[in-house]
Amino acid sequence: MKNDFQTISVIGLGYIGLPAAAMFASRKIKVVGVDVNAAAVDTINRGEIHIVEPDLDLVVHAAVSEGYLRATTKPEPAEAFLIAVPTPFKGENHDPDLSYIEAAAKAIAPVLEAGNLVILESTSPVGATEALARWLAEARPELTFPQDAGERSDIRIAHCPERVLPGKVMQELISNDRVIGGMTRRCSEMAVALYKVFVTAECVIASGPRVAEMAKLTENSFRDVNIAFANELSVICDKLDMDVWELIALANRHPRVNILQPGPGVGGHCIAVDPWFIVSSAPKQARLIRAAREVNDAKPDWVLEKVRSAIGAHLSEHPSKTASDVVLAVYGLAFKPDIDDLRESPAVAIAHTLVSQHPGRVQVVEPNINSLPASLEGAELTALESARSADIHVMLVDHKSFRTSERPNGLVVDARGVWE
Ligand code: SAJ
Repeated sequence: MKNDFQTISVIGLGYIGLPAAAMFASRKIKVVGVDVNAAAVDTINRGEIHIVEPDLDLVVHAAVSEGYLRATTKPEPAEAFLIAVPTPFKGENHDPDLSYIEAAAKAIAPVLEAGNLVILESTSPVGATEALARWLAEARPELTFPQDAGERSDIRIAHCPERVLPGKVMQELISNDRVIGGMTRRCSEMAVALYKVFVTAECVIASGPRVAEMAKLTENSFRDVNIAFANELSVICDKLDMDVWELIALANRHPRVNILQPGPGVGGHCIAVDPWFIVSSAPKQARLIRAAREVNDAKPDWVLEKVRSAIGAHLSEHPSKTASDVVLAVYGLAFKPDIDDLRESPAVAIAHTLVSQHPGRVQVVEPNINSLPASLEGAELTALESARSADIHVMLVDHKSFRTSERPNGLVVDARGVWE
């Protein structure tokens, strides 16, 4: 397919937007990246990055120095706009917060021109793309939009959810299939032409944006339900005095069984959030999806209970000691193995509760960071070897260097099956 895009604008230069911007720029298309964070904009314009993702630094550096990528805080005209802003949830009901999408719509509306394509990449609740189209139409009444003008619209709009795995973004951007949900057939075709600039896998056209939105939510909910199943098994196995990792490995020998791994809870910005968008739009029907969220969200408290029991057991074995003499070692803070991203990490939440409630020393082993986050003030960032003499060892993240480490002496609470 011929590619006619000369200038692409990416709104939101975070974990998804910046890699996408860099990828288009690496194919020698002029990319204008827009972000409200002026510090991030300055960093990118120096050819550096403000997030951690393998290989992204090299691609951004090359794109900026060759003049294909530039960042700014104010939108400029372009042929295609790609919106990659956060979609968190808000309140006790976990209702989706579309305010970032609305702000992005209002920011690009003044520079839109007939013939432009607007793509929503942010993971979104069903109906968000149509809401985006309405916000754009309200701001630019002299232009026509697909919800009113159909195939003849001045502006084309599509939802193309991002599906890349943090840590493998630069590879998966190219090699993962894309789901393209245009508001009309022409919207979809224009979006396919855009992604074909770098995607080597298939760009599959969905029947519309709503099913594309739901497909993305379904992918992450599927993973959440599978992990919840593993987490529930871990609690059952504990009660039945069985090794859950052995159990899952045995069951997975069946050709049609593929259970994921239990852990201290589900973290990150996607799997623990997106299922709530389904629950919020169909609260009575989404019973299993809600239960999975609740099972996974309850896991950190279960791990903390195990640590409290271990402290109790240690004190009964050493009657001369008090709780303030007991040294805890916590292994791992990141939200998953071999990354340095601590955001929305159940390991950080567990460590935080231990630091605030345990009167004794808390050592934290996290090889991927140089200093502890403020929420863990009072804990000690410790090297793996130096933590071996602690009394109780709490394994939370199975980083590579932990997997090859020997089980320490002392009591172990192992949420990842590293030393089992
Ligand atoms: N986890 C387990 N057990 C497992 C696998 C994961 O407890 O067996 C935990 C991890 O430790 C972590 C959480 O789940 O705390 C999420 O990690 P993850 O690797 O499952 O997923 P994310 O959040 O890094 O990325 C997911 C991916 N979605 C799917 O694999 C279906 C990715 O492809 C999406 O693009 C991303 O969400 C997103 O942005 O939506």
